Amino acid sequence: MKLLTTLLALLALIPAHAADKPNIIVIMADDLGYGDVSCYGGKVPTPAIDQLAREGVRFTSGYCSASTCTPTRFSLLTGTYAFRQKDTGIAPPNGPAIIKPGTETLPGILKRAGYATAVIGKWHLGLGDPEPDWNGELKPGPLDIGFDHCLLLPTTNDRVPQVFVEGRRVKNLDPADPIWVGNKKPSEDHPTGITHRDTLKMDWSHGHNQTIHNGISRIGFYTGGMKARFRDEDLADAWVNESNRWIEANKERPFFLYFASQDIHVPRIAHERFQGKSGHGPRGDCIVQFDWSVGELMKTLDRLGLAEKTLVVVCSDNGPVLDDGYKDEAVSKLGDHQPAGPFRGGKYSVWEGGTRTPFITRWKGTIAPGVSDEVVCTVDFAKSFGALAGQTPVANGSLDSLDILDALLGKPGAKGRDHLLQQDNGSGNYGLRAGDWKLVRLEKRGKSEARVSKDDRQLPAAKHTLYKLTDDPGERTDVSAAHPEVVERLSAQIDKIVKDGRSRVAK
Ligand code: NG6
Ligand code: CA
Repeated sequence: MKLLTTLLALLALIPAHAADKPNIIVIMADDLGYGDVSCYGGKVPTPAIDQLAREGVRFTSGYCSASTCTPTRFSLLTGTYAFRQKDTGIAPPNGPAIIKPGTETLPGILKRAGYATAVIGKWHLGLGDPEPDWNGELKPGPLDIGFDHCLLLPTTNDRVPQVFVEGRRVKNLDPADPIWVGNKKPSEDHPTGITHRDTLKMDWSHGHNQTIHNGISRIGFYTGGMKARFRDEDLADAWVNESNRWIEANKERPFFLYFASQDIHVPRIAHERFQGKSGHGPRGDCIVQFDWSVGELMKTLDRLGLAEKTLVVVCSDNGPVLDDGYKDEAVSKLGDHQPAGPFRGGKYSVWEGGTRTPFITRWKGTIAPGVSDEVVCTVDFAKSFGALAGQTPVANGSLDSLDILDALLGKPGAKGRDHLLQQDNGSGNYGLRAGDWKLVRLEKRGKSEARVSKDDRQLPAAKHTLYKLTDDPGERTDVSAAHPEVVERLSAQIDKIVKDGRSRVAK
């Protein structure tokens, strides 16, 4: 009887209409390029993702909002372009929480609609204030901005520390062996990728030569927390197992799962069972592993009878990169695989390759299978999925998130975005896609211009260059001289979007 009363009390907390809402799973890959999966022309077979594409909508103009991780994830969760807030570039190991409690967020919006909400996988949006307390409460964090469960890789797999965060604590931390994280060598004899280079199982090529864990040197220094440390090889299994457990536990409620795999970010260390399986070295093996993860989640939905009640999205946080700091044969074993597909640039750039990525939606029985050329972006999830759940973001939140739900569901005639502002890690460079036009504004040169192919070394001298994507998807022929009025119009549009502080009209 007591159990029944508790159950009824719990049910009463869920709004009555919540039961009809579909579950939402956003599966975000890390550094996966447009051409990295086989249904987009990739040479590494990705059967699970291809099946999803056959059963749903495969977008040819699906974007993330930035060409590095932190700003894309910031805008995915807040619905606001990252350049609007300071310090939203690649977060360092001891970076504070950059989404402040009280900010309107996608999980917060869905929670209002009665959803159970979880993030499982890579976070990389900082923890704590003014910095993470690795041995205490990691607050604020996901639980303070709308998630009710989390199992996290706190920053990136190449940044220290290699531990899981569950809820607000480092998982399996032995208080007798506290974690210390810092920017300086903790002692003269602390082994690093420089002093102990010959012991490494994967050598570094640039950066990544500080504390060694699991035979791989990383960005940053740390000591302690030995029992809490993970093996890189086990990450994919950890995310999948935890997701399966959480989905099963929440199957009676509408749920939102943000599944954020670290695949295929460096160091690319797949589980032993995937090593050597792609023929394209560790980078390809991690694509195989990511595809396996997607397949496992889909099996869980099938087993629980949830495939027709669940909208699934597969996307990526930025475009591809080959050598991102480790000697892992990404270049030598590339063969004729084209990580960015037909597009120019990749991770760190504002060329199409930086933000145009694989993007698939599937909702069995609701979404009619097909291919869509509509422009859709991860920044739109807050408003669009909010609409799906019967919620509207607050007027002063989710400032760039548009309701393009019908386009995301592949409805015939439904329009996606008419423009999208693409950013890099926050250097001030932008790309504006507007219809078939693309204006590239390069304010700053240097790191943000990283390249995937040799051609990308030839950067335009002019601040603004213009491309007609229908004729020239690879952004090779600058047509600005022939269309000065378009350059002027689009340049003014970039300025306005930045200056206005929002691009969503408040309703
Ligand atoms: C860069 C790292 C790169 C990667 C990136 C973040 C060096 C030399 N390069 O600074 O390896 O970690 O940051 O990637 O350290 S992201 O996908 O999380 O944005
Ligand atoms: Ca990334």
